Amino acid sequence: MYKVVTGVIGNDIHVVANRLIDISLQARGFRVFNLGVNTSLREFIDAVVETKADVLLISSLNGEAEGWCRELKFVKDEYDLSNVVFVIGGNLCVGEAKVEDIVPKYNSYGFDLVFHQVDLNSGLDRLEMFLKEKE
Ligand code: B12
Repeated sequence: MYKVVTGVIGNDIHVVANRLIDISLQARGFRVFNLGVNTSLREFIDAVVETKADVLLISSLNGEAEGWCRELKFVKDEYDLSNVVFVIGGNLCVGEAKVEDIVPKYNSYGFDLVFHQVDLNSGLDRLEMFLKEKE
């Protein structure tokens, strides 16, 4: 059973998606550690290390993830997280931006899968495929 740490990053209090993600992941057979809203990058990484999670799945709804996630690459270097799959989704910018610009930016921060305004079930299908290919 894959373990997933999830939550909403930064000073973001949009909670509805977080609840749906928790329920959907459980329904798909994942073991979920949900840190809820208002979670910092460091809190996510601590939880991943503590639970030995396979996946970190971050949401951003107010669009401010960019500022919070920039240092992910450096934080990843501090721990051995090479086997962890990093996923982010929701609204990944403030206002309008092109998905062709958003995805490479988050990839460069260290995310394997980036879902800007992508429907939850399609994103989770992609995650499951990614994990299967990795096995
Ligand atoms: C309800 C709401 C609020 C409520 C939140 C209550 C609560 N505690 O949850 C309140 C009124 C508090 C609020 C506040 C604000 N909000 Co608001 N809010 C909304 C609103 C109307 C609905 C959000 C919602 O619950 N949708 C239902 C859920 C199920 O859908 P969802 O959040 O989109 O999530 C889905 C997808 O995003 C996706 N998804 C999410 N995460 C992930 C992760 C992965 C991996 C994948 C694959 C998919 C995925 O799957 C989810 C399920 O389908 C949206 C507009 C809208 N119609 O979406 C604005 C919206 C999110 N809010 C917005 C803003 C700007 C704010 C404020 C900054 C406003 C302000 N000036 O104060 C504050 C921010 C507060 C904060 N600190 O975060 C903007 C964000 C714009 C942006 N990113 O550019 C939106 C889009 C409105 C808009 N069009 O401008 N908000």
